[in-house]
Amino acid sequence: MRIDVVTLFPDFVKQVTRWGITARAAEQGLLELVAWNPRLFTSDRHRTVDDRPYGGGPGMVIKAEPLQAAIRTARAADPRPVTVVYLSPQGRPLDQARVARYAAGARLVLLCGRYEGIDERVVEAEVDEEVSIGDYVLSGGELPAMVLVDAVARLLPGALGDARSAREDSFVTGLLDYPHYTRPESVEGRAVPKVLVGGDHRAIARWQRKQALGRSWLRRPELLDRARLDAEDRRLLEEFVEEYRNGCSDSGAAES
Ligand code: 9D3
Repeated sequence: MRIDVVTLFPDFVKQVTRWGITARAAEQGLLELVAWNPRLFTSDRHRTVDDRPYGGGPGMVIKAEPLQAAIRTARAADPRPVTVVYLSPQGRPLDQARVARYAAGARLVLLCGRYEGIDERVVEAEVDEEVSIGDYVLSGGELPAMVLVDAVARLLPGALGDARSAREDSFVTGLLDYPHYTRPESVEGRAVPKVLVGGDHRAIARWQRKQALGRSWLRRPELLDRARLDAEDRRLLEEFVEEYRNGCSDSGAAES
């Protein structure tokens, strides 16, 4: 997959391929990341990329022409069909379904805004989808673009050591993950839940499912509304809720 990023901070965005799964994907040739700086597509003496907003108001707006020139150059650099995504606080929320759709394609162009945003005519003329990574305020689209690159890269066939990891992910299963433990069996007096060291694989699977359901109920109840629960799931969740109300369970105690 090839991802082109149009950004005033190309060196920053390219860092995403220096470490971890995204680095390995790039080394293996699964992912090619190319950054384009709209400043290099200006023609005035001062290389101006921003200007004051029509209608007044605070801050500056990124000018249409250098952005459009950069986007068009990125498009033309590869003949395969491309989706142009503008990372913006006004976008539709990024979710795993959208990430999977991007990973199934051959190309993306990611457009990063700075300051108050970009000239809307660029959105009209060039952008296919406007996407946000959540309801909090960042200072630009670069980190969101890197988030998107990371999420897409780990879905590229061969990028993960174990394909099971991608399939069993929370948001693929539609529930939050269950808690994980590794050695030693006791950490400052805190024991690993007994069932996990007992070797009864059916009991372990039931415990993990119950924890996933219980945490989702505690922290993300809207996930349960959408999840399709069978009779066994409903029984496990009822058990969890009952134990929670009796104060037996402290799963999810952090922050609640
Ligand atoms: C005053 C109104 N603000 C819009 C909500 C101004 C504004 C805030 C933040 C304008 C640009 C930005 C920069 N943010 C992004 O470019 C951005 C973003 C984000 O801030 N949060 C979550 N997802 C994204 S995607 C791009």
